[in-house]
Amino acid sequence: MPANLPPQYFEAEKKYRLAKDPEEKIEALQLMLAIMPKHKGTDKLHAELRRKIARLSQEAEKKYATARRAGFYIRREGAEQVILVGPTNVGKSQLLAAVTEASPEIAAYPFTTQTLIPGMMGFENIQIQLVDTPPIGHRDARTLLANTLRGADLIAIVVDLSIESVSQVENTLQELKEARIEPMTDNAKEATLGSYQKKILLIGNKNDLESSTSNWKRLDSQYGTLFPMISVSAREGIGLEELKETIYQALGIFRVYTKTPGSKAELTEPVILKMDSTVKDAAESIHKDFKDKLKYAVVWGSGKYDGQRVSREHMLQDGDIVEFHV
Ligand SMILES: Nc1nc2c(ncn2[C@@H]2O[C@H](COP(=O)(O)OP(=O)(O)O)[C@@H](O)[C@H]2O)c(=O)[nH]1
Ligand SMILES: [Mg+2]
Repeated sequence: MPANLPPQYFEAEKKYRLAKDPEEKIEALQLMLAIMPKHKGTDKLHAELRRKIARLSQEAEKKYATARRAGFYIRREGAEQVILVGPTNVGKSQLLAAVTEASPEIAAYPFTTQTLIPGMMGFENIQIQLVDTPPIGHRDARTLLANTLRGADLIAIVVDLSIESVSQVENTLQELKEARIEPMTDNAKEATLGSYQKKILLIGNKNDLESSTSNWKRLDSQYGTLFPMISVSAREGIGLEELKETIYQALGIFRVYTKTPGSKAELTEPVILKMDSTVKDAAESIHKDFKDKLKYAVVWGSGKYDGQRVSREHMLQDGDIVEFHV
């Protein structure tokens, strides 16, 4: 056992020992992992915790399958994963149905969605996975929701604009906080030990209804400087194209296209990169070892002129075409 583990680690370990079901155990193990300093001395322990989590995940999955609670784990598909979260009845399921091929149950009574339901949203030439979730405050679904949210690339908080909306956001942020998730904002501060920082998008739904305008205004004055926001009507199909664009922007990603010397770029198959990525990052995203072999690249788009030779550190931009030279 490495000697320099912080006291919080042992608290989490105690939680692990006292945990009654696989979900609680996974929760405690993830906390231990997050708290543990990462260096050579902790490599073994790190691997051991990961193995335990994998084994418990299988156990949990089996348990849920038996209980016919499908959808405990959502396989990641597409470029990025966006989780829709919020109170009951705000239109999360309607929204998923409106922008993806999925057909979740939509109903005027609360607590219809009991599991995670994924759908693929096409935006231009990429596919983004959206996941519909049980409403916050749903006791049985808490751990399920917390684990899902921690894996998200973007958390989209959905609220109902036809009723007072600020408290809906507050309640959802509180739920996130209990799952140890902190909003990642522009005035970035250090993440609290053992917490997860996530990008947040606010979606105000039902903007076809009365009083949605005044609720939207209040929401905007409260959160407009903190989070990207968009107002839509999932049912009436208002603002859905802007929503796709807003999600793409909020994800903080961009697309480049690669080509080999002497051939044309495949413009239907973008490489998805995080903001501020370089030629080296693009190479690495294609193959882990490729970046070491890379000598330079030729770029169409962000260079001073098309076909310019650039270094490995060159910052790429949306739509660039990159030709790697090794
Ligand atoms: N007027 C209006 N009603 C909506 C809209 N979106 C959803 N609804 C209604 O709100 C209710 C709850 O929708 P649902 O998607 O099941 O909410 P969820 O609990 O958040 O998944 C249903 O009766 C929907 O028809 C919208 O944009 N406008
Ligand atoms: Mg629902």
